[in-house]
Amino acid sequence: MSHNWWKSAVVYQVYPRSFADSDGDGTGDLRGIIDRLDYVAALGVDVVWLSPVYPSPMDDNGYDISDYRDIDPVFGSLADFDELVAKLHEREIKLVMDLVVNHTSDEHPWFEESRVSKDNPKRDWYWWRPARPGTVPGEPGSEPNNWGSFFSGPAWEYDERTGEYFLHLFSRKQPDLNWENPQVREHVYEMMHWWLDRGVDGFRMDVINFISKVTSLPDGVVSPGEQHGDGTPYVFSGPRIHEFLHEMHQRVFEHSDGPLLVVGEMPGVTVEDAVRFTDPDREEVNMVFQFEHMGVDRGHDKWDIQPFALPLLKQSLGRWQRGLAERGWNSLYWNNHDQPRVVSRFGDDGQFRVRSAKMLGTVLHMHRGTPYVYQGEELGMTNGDFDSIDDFRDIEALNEYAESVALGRDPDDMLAALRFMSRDNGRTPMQWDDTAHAGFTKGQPWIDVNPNYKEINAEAQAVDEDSVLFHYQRLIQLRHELPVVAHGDFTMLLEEHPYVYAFTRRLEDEELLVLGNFSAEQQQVEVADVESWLAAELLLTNVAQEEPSTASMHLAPWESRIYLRRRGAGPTG
Ligand code: TEU
Repeated sequence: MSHNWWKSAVVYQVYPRSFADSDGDGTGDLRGIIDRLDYVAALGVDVVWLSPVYPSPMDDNGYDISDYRDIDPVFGSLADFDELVAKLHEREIKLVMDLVVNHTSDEHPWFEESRVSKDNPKRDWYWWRPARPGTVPGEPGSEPNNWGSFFSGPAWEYDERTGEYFLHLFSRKQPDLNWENPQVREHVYEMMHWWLDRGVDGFRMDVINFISKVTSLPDGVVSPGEQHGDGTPYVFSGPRIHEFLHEMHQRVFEHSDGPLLVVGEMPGVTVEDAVRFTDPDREEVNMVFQFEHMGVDRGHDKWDIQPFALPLLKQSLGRWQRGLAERGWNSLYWNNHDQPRVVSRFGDDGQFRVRSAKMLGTVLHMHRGTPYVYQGEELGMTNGDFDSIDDFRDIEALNEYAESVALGRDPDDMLAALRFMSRDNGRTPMQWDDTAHAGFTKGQPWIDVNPNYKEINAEAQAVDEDSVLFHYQRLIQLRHELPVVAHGDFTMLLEEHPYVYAFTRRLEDEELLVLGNFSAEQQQVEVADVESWLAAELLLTNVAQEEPSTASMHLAPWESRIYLRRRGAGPTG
């Protein structure tokens, strides 16, 4: 297997809680995944990334881990896990674990020890600080600094036992680990080896660019209308981040027998830094997940939803394509468990749902980088159907709502924002068939199934060649079959066009032209060499062939096309 095998690989993300429930308790589990492996294999993906399945109080659905070396009973057992790995490997699919080591659960034994006393040997494993000088410990405003948590409220929790505060960038049940302490790093590396020895093929590392912090933890800037200061400049890609990741590479990745995939989830990472993280010579990670393109329809405040403007999306993705053209590598995604459904967000989840879902898949998969498909995206699943705040489950949504009520804001405004942007939109159960609860569970699902499952489900799409599912299978095949898809260079066209996404890819004598219409109106596309492209092979479109539109460069509503030409084969040579 070649050293850079992951450059032509496609990853499928499974969010276990919402994938398939085998035992009727309403929560998905490992046996449910095992039962559905033929479906995953038929899609043609190379890797499965499993969101966390470790023991957890589930304050943040498993991103709060209380034991790094076991499986939560709600998901099954280590025996189930071993069977899952074996059955994936039988199908030549690799398994990537979610590694959440910026923080643990407050119920992890490390933290339970750490909080016992100021001189406990594990005290320094977390970020404990006294109250701000001159204030009364435990009173509002006495926190060691002014940072806000990503899940509302201050980033500090007061602990009466020792009269000090601990840092939690996420929920108060997710205390941040102190990576400055070498013992913390040792224990994480040992744990990673333990999973590699069990047969896993890599790691998706949660907010891994947060692990090095500016140790003085200075106050952050408070923006107008905000309650808290912004700590991100002191935690995003902090002073020792490259050193820590290089050390992890040397201590863990270098010793693995098989080929690994290592992807760092890195909110706020810049292109320049991403080059450093993914430059193979620096030996850190293979690729990063970056978030810039997920911000194009959001204001400074994540809940301040802005109208979608295609040129902004192109500027962002185009800059990342250029930035990582020579060194490093991109990850490509529209969806994961933290994002609303892309067809509802950048596409049309009504009349043109099928067509726009295919167009979005086409545009993304033809970029240079490793594509990630999030469960249900390959069916064109849409945002959830949430009537009231009681329908939401995500701690981020619930906290945000409670905070906006407490601040006297209009709860309906917040609800509208959550309906569109909440992470729960991506977490509704996988729609398998048109039986009760979409075939996800025989019990009561932990979060409501989208009522559109009778129309949108895997069973129906598996026998329909015009389905979104078939289209995704073809996109994945193209990456495997055509070196230009995986390895070609990338040139953005029509950068200012408000509705058309257009680019070329080129590798030696092969060239692709990719077009996507991000609107419900017909669009005229003007590209160089039109005659030659029209005469080239139309590899894939999302509009029925007999429609006359493919004889010209007029794109029908939400149409996408991929053309392939070979130099020496086309009319212009
Ligand atoms: O997410 C990190 C992250 O920064 C976000 O996408 C996050 O959901 C958002 O900023 C909140 O406003 C990772 C995980 O993917 C997410 O599910 C976890 O909640 C989070 O880390 C904490 O582990």
